[in-house]
Amino acid sequence: MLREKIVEGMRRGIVVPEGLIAHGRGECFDYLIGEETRGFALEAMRAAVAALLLAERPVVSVNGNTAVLAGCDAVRLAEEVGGRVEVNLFYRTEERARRIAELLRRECGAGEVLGVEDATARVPGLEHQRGRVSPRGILVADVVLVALEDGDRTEALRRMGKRVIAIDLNPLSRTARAADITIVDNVVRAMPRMVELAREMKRLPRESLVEILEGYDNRRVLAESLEYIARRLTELARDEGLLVRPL
Ligand code: PTJ
Repeated sequence: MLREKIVEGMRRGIVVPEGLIAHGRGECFDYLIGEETRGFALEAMRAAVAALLLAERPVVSVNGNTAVLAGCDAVRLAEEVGGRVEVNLFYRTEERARRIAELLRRECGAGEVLGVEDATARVPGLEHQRGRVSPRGILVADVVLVALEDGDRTEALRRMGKRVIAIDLNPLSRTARAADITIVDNVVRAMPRMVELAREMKRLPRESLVEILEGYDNRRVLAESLEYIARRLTELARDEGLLVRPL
């Protein structure tokens, strides 16, 4: 079903061909974690929601793949945390940016979607089209949530002093390593779960949110995701009788 959505998204001019390749890579890593949200992802989501709720100007960034897979949940999440939604594309064309904004407005009931006509500001260090952002959105955001993001752009946002939250199934990707908080999970599971968490965590006092955020360690969480994959593969190999001796 997800593949169909991505392919259909390409036919509608929302997903780029490279998005199909990215999706295949994601599927592979999703098999490795057993296609379920694991503890390390949930811990990262809680820290991410705390960061979004504590932020002054949070932005949820939406690209082609995210729009078709979890666009409506991205809109809901931005609403829950009092943030903005911005279309931000790696392979940017004005037509595609418009189509994505239209999808978010018509199919997801989004109010204002940034990053289309107003993408007049630039992220320093990125080539022209790739660096275009809204001066009312990502440019001035203190916390930015990105999903299926490219490593250069994540690093550039960090250099601008932003707290970056990434949803990325590959714990070894440059984005996963550069982000402040990395959610190693499928965007189709992570985004709706974060909407639920935001609804619950909104009731927490500010000090509890600060505590959650300060107690979070991304290096440890990434290490746990890799350990989990390694353990799972070893167990699977054992079950299949493939391992004649322990590693
Ligand atoms: O719409 P655009 O122009 O912004 O382009 C979007 C893509 C995804 C093509 C672009 O950002 C890109 O090329 O990304 P990368 O560098 O291929 O990185 C995508 C990352 O997302 C990879 O690490 C994948 O493993 C991961 N990924 C793929 N599918 C999912 C995913 N992570 C979470 N959920 C998924 N469904």
